Amino acid sequence: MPPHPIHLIGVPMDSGKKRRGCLMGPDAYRTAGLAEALRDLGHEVRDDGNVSPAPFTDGTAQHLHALNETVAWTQALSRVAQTACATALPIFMGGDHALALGTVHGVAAHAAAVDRPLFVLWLDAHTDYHTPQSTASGNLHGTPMGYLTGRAGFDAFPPVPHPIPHDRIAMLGLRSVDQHERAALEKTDVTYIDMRHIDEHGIAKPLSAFLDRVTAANGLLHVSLDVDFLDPSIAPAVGTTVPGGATIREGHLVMEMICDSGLLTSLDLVELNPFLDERGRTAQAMVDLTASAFGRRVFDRPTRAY
Ligand SMILES: [Mn+2]
Repeated sequence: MPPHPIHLIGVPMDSGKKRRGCLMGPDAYRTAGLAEALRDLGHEVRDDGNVSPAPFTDGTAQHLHALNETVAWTQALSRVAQTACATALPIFMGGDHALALGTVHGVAAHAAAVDRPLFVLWLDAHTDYHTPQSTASGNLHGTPMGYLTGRAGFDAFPPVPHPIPHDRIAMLGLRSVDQHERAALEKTDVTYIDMRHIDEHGIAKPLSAFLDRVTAANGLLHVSLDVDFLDPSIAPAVGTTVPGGATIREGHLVMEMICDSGLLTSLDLVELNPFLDERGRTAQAMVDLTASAFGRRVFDRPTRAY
């Protein structure tokens, strides 16, 4: 990837689930040296500070956790994302995965404005394809893919004028999918690559096929990287650990292939909970993965002892 203006945007959003701690994520990325790592690769990096949600009032108790706050974040983030995409490549330092409700909403508006198709690569143990009605936990961080593809039931949220067609979405690293989500997704043509598939066929082939499609369509590529895409043994700082995730090498391969493709136009880093980390190793792993997406080769790195 050639040198590129990158804007770091902190999103201390913690309303997408009940367990707290993701609000510390942006500062953990700063502490772990995200900006410096990208500058070392020749990129022009600006830290835009943190976003705040639009004004909101706490709602009455209902089965959804922090609905009004999550809607307020969605409104603010959509505006910020659309503006940022016009001049730079934004990296949204989360914050929980509910932030994608807003970031991808804004990126989709930008894509429509420049008349290019938006593709989304969802690196996650989960599909996050719930609706506010189908979620059993009431945690809205499990709904962004449902919202962004235009599923019904998101009346409290901003309308979705540019839903992302399912055939422009690839989900990679899946290993915890609720029955409802599976049944709904099986009716779509989303690219659905679970860990079983990765074990049997490798991670490169399906990713490369997806990236080829983005290239052929002259598309924009938004990548949403959840900490739980990685195996919890290498990335423990997440509230939703699921054993059997991607190895550090698989993670770097994915990011290096994204770099080689030259397609990346926006990135979310989500679900880092520094309260659960071990001496910053998860934040560091996420910074290293991000650096791989922007040109660093793993072979350049010195051995590090934990
Ligand atoms: Mn997840």
